[in-house]
Amino acid sequence: MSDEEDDIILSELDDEELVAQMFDDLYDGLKEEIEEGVNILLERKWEPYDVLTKALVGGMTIVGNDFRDGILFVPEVLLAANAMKGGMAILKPLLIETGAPRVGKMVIGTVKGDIHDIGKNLVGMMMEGAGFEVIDLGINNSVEAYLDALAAETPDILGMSALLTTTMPYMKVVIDTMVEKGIRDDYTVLVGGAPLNEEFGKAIGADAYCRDAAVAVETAKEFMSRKHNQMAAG
Ligand code: B1M
Repeated sequence: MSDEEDDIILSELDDEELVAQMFDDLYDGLKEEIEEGVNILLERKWEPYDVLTKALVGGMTIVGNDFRDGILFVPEVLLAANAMKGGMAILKPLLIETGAPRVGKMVIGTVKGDIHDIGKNLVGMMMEGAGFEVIDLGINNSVEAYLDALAAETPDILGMSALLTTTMPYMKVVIDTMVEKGIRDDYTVLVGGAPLNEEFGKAIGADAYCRDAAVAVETAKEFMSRKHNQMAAG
């Protein structure tokens, strides 16, 4: 860290300067500074969701671009991810409503061969915040791991995340296996991750592709209300 950076007192910056500084701190993987920045924005009455999307996800987008362009490498990106997780840990309880009636249940995990989990964690947090019970299977999930969890947890929704173009086809392997076993229609399957799109979601037989965590929540709620209407009609 340079002397100049040493001198910066985060709480003395205005909101715009602070967010810009948090982008820099996330880029530099400075977890404590990110945690401090998150706490300051919350003290300034920022909504937790705005802190998440504007300060943390915004900063991670810059990291992602420089990773893509070969300016940053895996060790630096890991530090940035670690700093982001520090900020997310503070926001998590604030995004999760207490005592809300359970809207539904979701099992979510990142697919086999893929260790990216920040987006998945964010989706899980937002779903919990919206009143869903979330069973998080973590990363690198095989078909068997998903199927075992479906059998054990009987969720309404299966969520799958993939961040690599090489791992996203594995979602189709999971869905095809569900079809083979005759259980596909027992669940709503939602998929997401940066390299996916709507077309891909349709092509692999998912119920919907979710662009981000907020869309995942909206889509999950929509499918739950359809399910309730069907049950009421039947
Ligand atoms: Co990785 N990585 N990475 N990486 N990494 C990407 C994905 C990449 C796009 C970077 C780049 O080149 N620009 C690139 C993939 C290129 C491609 O496939 N075409 C890439 C690569 C190449 C790799 C490695 C192969 C690098 C290497 O080793 N040479 C390697 C792969 C390891 C593996 O998985 N086997 C690797 C490793 C890593 C780290 C470990 C260093 C780290 C992960 C740390 C962690 O997750 N714990 C990492 C990171 C951090 C990234 C970037 C920079 C950021 C990802 C992220 O967390 N974004 C990423 C670049 C990028 O995406 N711009 C990159 C923030 C997060 C909030 O967004 O995950 O998109 P996202 O989630 C969103 C939505 O997509 C959606 O909602 C979320 C919230 O709004 N969503 C869902 C996600 N999952 C969902 C599930 C749902 C619904 C919505 O279910 C219902």
